[in-house]
Parts: sequence; C-alpha cells; structure tokens
Amino acid sequence: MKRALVTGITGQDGSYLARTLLEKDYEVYGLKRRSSLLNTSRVDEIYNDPNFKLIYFDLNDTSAIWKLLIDTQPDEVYNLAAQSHVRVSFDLSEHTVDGIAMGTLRMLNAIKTVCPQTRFYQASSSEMFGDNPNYPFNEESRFMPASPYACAKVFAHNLIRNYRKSYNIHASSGILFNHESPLRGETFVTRKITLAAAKIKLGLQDKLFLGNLDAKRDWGFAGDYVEAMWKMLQQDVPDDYVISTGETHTVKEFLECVFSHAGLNPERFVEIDERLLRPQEVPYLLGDSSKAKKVLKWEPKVKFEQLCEMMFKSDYEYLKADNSLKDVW
Ligand code: NAP
Ligand code: F7E
Repeated sequence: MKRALVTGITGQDGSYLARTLLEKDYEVYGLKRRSSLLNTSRVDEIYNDPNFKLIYFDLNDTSAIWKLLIDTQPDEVYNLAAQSHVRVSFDLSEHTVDGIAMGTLRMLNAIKTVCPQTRFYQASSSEMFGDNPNYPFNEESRFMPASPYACAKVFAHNLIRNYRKSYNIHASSGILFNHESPLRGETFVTRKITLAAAKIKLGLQDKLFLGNLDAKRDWGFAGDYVEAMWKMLQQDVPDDYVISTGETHTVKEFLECVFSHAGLNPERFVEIDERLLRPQEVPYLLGDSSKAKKVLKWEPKVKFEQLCEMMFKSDYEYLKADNSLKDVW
C-alpha cells in the first residue's frame, strides 16, 4: 500500500485529494495546523476510514516537518497548504510569503536528506502569470506575478525546478487555474456568489457586495483537478503542467449564470464595494493545458454551466434542509 502525505488537508483541494487517494488504496496522512475552533468539516466523512490519519503540522515548523518525514517515509507528498487568498495576501504579506516560499523550502530540504526517493507535488498557480497580456498561458509563458501570494508561488515554483535539477528529486508543479466546488472557501468569489444566491432565495440575505466584475478566470472543478495532481506523480519523469479548462469567463458571467439558476435578477441585489478591489488586479486568465492532455491523458470533465449549477444547488439544498426554510421568491 502506498503512503501519501497531504498538507492543507482541511482545505478544498486537500479534502478532494484525500478521497481520491483513499479510493486508489493509499494510506493517507492528512496534515492540519492547529486551530482554536474545529475546522475539519471537509474531512469529517473520511475521518473514520482506517487508512486515513489526521496529524498536526505547520509550514512554519521545521522540526515538525523533519520528524514527520522521518517517522512516515512517504511515497508521495502533496504540498497544498498555503494562505491562498490573493486579496488577503496584500494585508498579510509576510505570513503568506513565509508559508508558501519558506514552507516549501523547508519541505524540500527535509525530503532531500530524509527521504530523497519521495515524490513531491507543489501547488503552483495561474496567479503566477499575473498581468501578462499574452494569453493563453502554457508552461513556457512568462510569470508576471501581481500579488505577494503570486510572488511567493513563483519562488516556490522555481525551487521545484532547482531541486529537481540539482538533487534529482522527483518534484513536479501543477500550475492550476482557478478550480471551484461546493467545498470552495466562502470568501472566494464563486462560493460567495452561490451562497448569496441561495440565501437570497430563502429570504436570509438581501444584498451581495462584490468588487471587480470584469476580471476573467478559467474556472474548472476541483474534483477533476486533484486527479491531475495524482497523475503528475505517477510519471517516470517529474515536470511542470498547466491544468485548465481552456475557457474563460468574467465574474459577471459567473454571477449571471448562478442567479439565472436561482431564478433571480442580479441587478436587484448586487452592489459594488470598492473595498473589495485589489491594489493590483489580474485581469485575464486563460490556460492552455495541451501538455497535460498529451502526457497525462488528463482532461477536465465539468463545464462552466455545470459548475455554476452544482455549486448553487449544493448551497441551496443544504441551507433549505438545515433551516426548514421555504422559497420567498
Ligand atoms: P484552501 O481551501 O485555502 O486550503 C488551504 C489549506 O492550507 C488549509 O487547509 C489551511 O489550513 C492550510 N494552511 C494555510 N496555512 C498553513 C500553514 N502555515 N501551515 C499548515 N497549513 C496551512 O486552498 P485550496 O483551494 O484547497 O488550494 C490548495 C492549494 O492550491 C493552495 O496552495 C493554493 O494556493 C493552491 N491553488 C489553488 C487554486 C484554486 O483555484 N483553488 C489554484 C491554484 C493553486 P486552515 O484550514 O487551518 O486555514
Ligand atoms: O477572485 C474578483 C477578484 O478570490 C476571483 C485562489 O484560489 O485562484 C484563486 O484566486 C476574481 C478576482 O480568486 C470579489 O478581484 C470580485 O479578479 O475568487 P477569487 P483568485 O484571486 O482568482 C487562484 C488560481 C489561486 O491560486 C488562489 O489561491 O473575482 N472579485 N468581487 C472578487 N473576489 C473575491 N474574493 N471577493 C469578491 O467579493
């Protein structure tokens, strides 16, 4: 049985990846940092699986990382932990950069010495392309990061290449474009919109405040994207791969799609709040994942419309059942 360590287990991708690996008969060590309130709801369903273990960990704790690797000698490590909110990274720049950049360095240094045969996945991001105007973006496109978050992801991405070449470590980066799901964090724009539409429909909310509606994103489904992470670590040779749908939509289009599933007119409820604008915006993201298609035989399954519907329905049905509420519209 293969053993995998997944950092960021309490996050969206951590929970989808853990399920995927358990289905593939892995022993999964889910790594979580300490929190003052319980925050394991995304992995509650797998908590009692005999092949799943929840372990304390922090990207900032070098000795804990070393001990963990010495004790577990994993076949694969998936490094998903990060302060992943781009807007927040402008306010918490040092914390964000330390976790992503230094945290990845700490992991790689430990692997190099403790278990150099371990395969490593790094969660790189389409945010690294920033405000580069030359889309669509592939593995060779220029990084022009436009936030502390993206700058740190470029640093970590470069480390992966450097450690791969210098020390022959099997380390791969997935340059993933935005991917969403019913388990997406509630402060990312897609989930903020689907939750608001569900609450408005049930009479629990009357306004939705948003920032820039014109930004374009290449949105896919998280369940499809974690499969690509796993495929990268099954290759004989480590490499970098863009993972995307090849379709881009504005935030306004996502809003309209969700509100139309809810039977609501967004103009009645949406207001722009300038505080939600970013010091520097990433205006246009569109990925070209031809390499992943060819080498990994990976393709996204869920389309934009299905994603909007899936996320809205999940929020609506959960809230309706939970509160025994009736539609007010
Ligand atoms: P997420 O839902 O925000 O989850 C992030 C996870 O990292 C959470 O479990 C969080 O713990 C943990 N974490 C944060 N700081 C930590 C620290 N110092 N030590 C240990 N754990 C820490 O993010 P996601 O959407 O699942 O994304 C997974 C990874 O992919 C991230 O690295 C993200 O930057 C990257 N990425 C995401 C996307 C996307 O569209 N989703 C696209 C490209 C790349 P808490 O629950 O305690 O906060
Ligand atoms: O913003 C605009 C905002 O925060 C998307 C992370 O997973 O994907 C994610 O980063 C767009 C931006 O995601 C609001 O200005 C408008 O243009 O949902 P988001 P993101 O910044 O694209 C990348 C690939 C990652 O790597 C990150 O970890 O939506 N927007 N109004 C808003 N965004 C938010 N959050 N809230 C608003 O009210």
